[in-house]
Amino acid sequence: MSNRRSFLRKLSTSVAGIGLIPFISSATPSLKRKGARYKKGLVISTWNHGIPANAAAWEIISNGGTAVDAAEMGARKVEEDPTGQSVGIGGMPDRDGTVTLDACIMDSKGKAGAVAYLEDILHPISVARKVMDETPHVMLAGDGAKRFALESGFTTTNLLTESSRQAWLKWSKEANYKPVINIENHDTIGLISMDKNGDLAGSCTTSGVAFKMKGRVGDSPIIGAGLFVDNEVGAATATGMGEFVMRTLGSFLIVELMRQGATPQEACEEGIRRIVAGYDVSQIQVGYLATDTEGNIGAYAIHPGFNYAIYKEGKNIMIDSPSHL
Ligand code: SD4
Repeated sequence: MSNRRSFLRKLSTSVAGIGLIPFISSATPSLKRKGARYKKGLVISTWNHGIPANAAAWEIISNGGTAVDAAEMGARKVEEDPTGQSVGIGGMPDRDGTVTLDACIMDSKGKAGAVAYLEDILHPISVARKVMDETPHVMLAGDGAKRFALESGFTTTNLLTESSRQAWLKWSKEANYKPVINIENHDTIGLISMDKNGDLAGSCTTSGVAFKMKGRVGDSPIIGAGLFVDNEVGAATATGMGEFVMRTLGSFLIVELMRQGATPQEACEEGIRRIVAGYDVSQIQVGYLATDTEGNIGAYAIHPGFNYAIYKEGKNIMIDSPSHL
């Protein structure tokens, strides 16, 4: 009992300032949000490519499709665009010049699939979906993920475009290993969809940090870090320097705070505060995006510059996120 009391005291201290203490001190493991589910359909996703991603996802939802199909389709739209240098084909390679991709997907039933360090496959999000739907596992990595993709009918594609190769060649001249994601050089897509049944799903897909160490995997394919969906509560996704999202298990944290009564906005702000409180963030950008089951949306970043797209009530628009600094 005294352990529980001191746990609650610590938790209350860490969220002091955002008005959560009354919710948290009465928290029980079975807490669920009680508001009415939003059933008109909703898609939110990170960065400017969120507009085409949302449109692709909305096409599914408006035709009565499921949130998980929408989440996959939205992510595919960005993966197949060779002009984006942070996702799919055209993504920046690692420091050896190889493009390696990370992705994950979650559905409304709590199922999850992920691939990490996947090479030569155009749609890692669809491989992640197959891991979720057709294997007893959550994540496949590297050669195993590629072999599974090929055995599932995917074909190989050269993911290194000429402009990303040129950028890598330019970087290789100095090969200055500084894997920071600052205000300019990032654009992972994290997408959350809610269908007309009110069910939630999400996807997250990236080529990760430009010129990363061989084998480096970020937060984006890690369930609870780059993405988390709980159909009873809400969903959250992350973009930015994955190491900081992984160290704080940001998306899971945000969903759990919403479960305890935080609004999506309060929860995203607390997720960012956990990072800012523990680390030097002068060179580090992280942005969070979340919704609850009522269709309330929250977003917050460390630095200014993070934006996201919302498809709601027939409009697909960009919004600038507030930030800590
Ligand atoms: C990573 N979180 O690999 C990804 C990168 C990213 O916007 O989000 N860029 O760390």
